[in-house]
Amino acid sequence: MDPEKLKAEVKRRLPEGRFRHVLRVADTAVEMAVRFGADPEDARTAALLHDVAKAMPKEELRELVLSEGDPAGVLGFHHELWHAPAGAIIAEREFGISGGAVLDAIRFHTTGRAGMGVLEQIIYVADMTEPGRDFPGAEELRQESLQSLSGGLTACSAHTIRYLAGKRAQIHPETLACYNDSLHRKDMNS
Ligand code: DGI
Ligand code: FE
Ligand code: FE
Repeated sequence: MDPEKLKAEVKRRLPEGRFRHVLRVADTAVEMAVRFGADPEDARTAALLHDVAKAMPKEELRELVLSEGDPAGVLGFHHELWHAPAGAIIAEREFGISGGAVLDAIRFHTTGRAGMGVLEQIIYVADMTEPGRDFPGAEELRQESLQSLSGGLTACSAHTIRYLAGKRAQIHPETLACYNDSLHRKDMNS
């Protein structure tokens, strides 16, 4: 789909502040794609759609995730996690996205997972490091992500795990798997 049409359709579905976050993730993801060797147009498409389900009611999200059998097992965890697989379903069904890598990047942008492809890693990291992110430590995550994609992935997943453990929230197993796997990637120098 033409990026301007895609933007207009996403804008319609999101509050203004969330839409602006999506545009910043898209700019960040395109820059990262150029730097780390992914397709910039795929990066833009995945970024524009990554939070497309963010404003949907919880019950609609649950129904969507259930319609595909909840393979990643997010429904037993906090509902913040549901918009990611639901977004991938909407991208496929309503936006006609068929590239598996783009859909996976949307599907796993919140938890991450082991064995993420380059595009998945870019969307995961760009989501946490776009210039509007101002939580404590965001600048360090930005710096690490400029230097290496696997380093950025480690830093971002470690940050999320510390943040969740700090507020005694449950941590999805794929979030932990993403962190562990990112260290392995560094060992392999990739
Ligand atoms: O949708 P965004 O706000 O742009 O960002 P996101 O999709 O990465 O994350 C949404 C929230 O999900 C964020 O506050 C952190 C939280 N989160 C990420 N991994 C886990 C998690 N929450 C729980 N409970 N468990 C996780 O493993
Ligand atoms: Fe999200
Ligand atoms: Fe986001």
